[in-house]
Amino acid sequence: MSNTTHESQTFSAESYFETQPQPPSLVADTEGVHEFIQRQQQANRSVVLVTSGGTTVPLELNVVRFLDNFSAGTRGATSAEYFLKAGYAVIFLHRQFSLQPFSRHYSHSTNPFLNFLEIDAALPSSSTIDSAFPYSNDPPPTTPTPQITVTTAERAKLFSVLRAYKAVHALGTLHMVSFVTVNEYLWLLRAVSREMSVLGRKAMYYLAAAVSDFFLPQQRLSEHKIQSGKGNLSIEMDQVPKILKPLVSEWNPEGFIVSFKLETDEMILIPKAQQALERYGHQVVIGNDLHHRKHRVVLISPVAADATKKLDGALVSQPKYAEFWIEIDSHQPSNHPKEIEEDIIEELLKRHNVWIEGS
Ligand code: PAZ
Repeated sequence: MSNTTHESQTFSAESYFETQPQPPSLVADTEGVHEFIQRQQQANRSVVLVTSGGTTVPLELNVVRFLDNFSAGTRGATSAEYFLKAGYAVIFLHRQFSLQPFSRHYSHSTNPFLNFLEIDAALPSSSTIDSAFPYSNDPPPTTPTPQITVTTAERAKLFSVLRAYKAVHALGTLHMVSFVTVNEYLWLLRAVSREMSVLGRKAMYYLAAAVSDFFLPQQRLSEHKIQSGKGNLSIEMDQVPKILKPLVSEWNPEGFIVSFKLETDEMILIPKAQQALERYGHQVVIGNDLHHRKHRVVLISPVAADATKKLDGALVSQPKYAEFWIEIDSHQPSNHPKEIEEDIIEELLKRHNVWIEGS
C-alpha cells in the first residue's frame, strides 16, 4: 500500500458484486429479513428500511486501520421510533454499536443509565473500594440482594420509553441488522431491498446511513498492518458504485425511496439533492447541513412532468423540483425536547400514502 500507484477502476454495481466478497453472515441475515417481511405482509403492515450510522473502509485485511464516515446514528434511531409509533414495521440496518431505537435515550456517552439507578440499601460502611467490585475476592453479598430502583427524576421518562419498547417487542415490528464496513452495507442493502420488493408500494426506504463514496477493493488490500518504515502513505481509492441506481431501477422499482444528502456547505445542498433526483429518479432527497441537521432539513422532490400552470392566460412551466423546509427551534427544553424527525416522518407518511394510493 505504501508509496504505491495503481490504475483506478470504475465499478458498476454489477462488477462490484461480482468482484467483492459476500459477507459470511449474509445468508443468515437475509433469511431473518425474509421471515420478518412475511410476518409483516400477513399483518398487512407497511415496512420501512431505515439505514443508520456510518460505514468503514478497512485499509488492511487484518484490519488495524480504517476510514470512517461521520454519523452517530441519531437520525436513524430517532426516525425508526417515529415510524414504529405510526404502525410501520422497521428493518433497522445500522452500524454495529451506533445508536439504536429506544436505548438511544440512554446513550453511554451522554446519559449513562447507571447514573440514575439507586441501590435501596445502605452499603456496608466498612466496604473498601476493592470489595465493591464484582471480581473482588470477598464472598458475594449475602441474600437477599438489595432492590435497585430508578431515581424519581428519571422514572417518568424511563417508564414511557420502556412501555414503547415492550409494546414494539410484543408486536414484533422491529428487526435489527448490523454492518461495519461499506462492503457489508452494500451487500445487505441489495439483499434487503430485493426481499422488500414483494411489498411493492408498501415498501419505504429511508437511507440515512452515511456511506463512504470511496473504497479499497479487496484485491488491493495489504494482508498485514501497513508498516510506517517506507515513509509517506499514499492510498488511491476507487469510487463506490452509485447504489441508488439499481435500487430504483431493478431491486424495487415500486418502492418509495428517500435518500439523504449531507453537506457542510449549505450553498450546494439543494443543487446536489436535485442532481441526485435527476440521476436516480427516486421520490425524495432530504438535504441537511452538518451544523444545523438537528433543527433544519429540506425535502426535495420532483414535480410531475406536466406541471404547467396558467398565469394571466399564458402557460407557465413550473420548477422541476419542489422544496419543503422543516425547521424547529434550536433551543429545546432538555426535559422534553422536540425532535425534528417527528415532523420529517409525519410528512413522509403523507407522501407514502399518496404513493400507495397512486398504484
Ligand atoms: O447519525 P447522525 O444523526 O449523527 O447524522 C445523520 C446524517 C447527517 C448522517 C444523515 O442525516 C445524513 O445526511 N445521511 C446521509 C449522509 C451522506 O450524504 O452520505
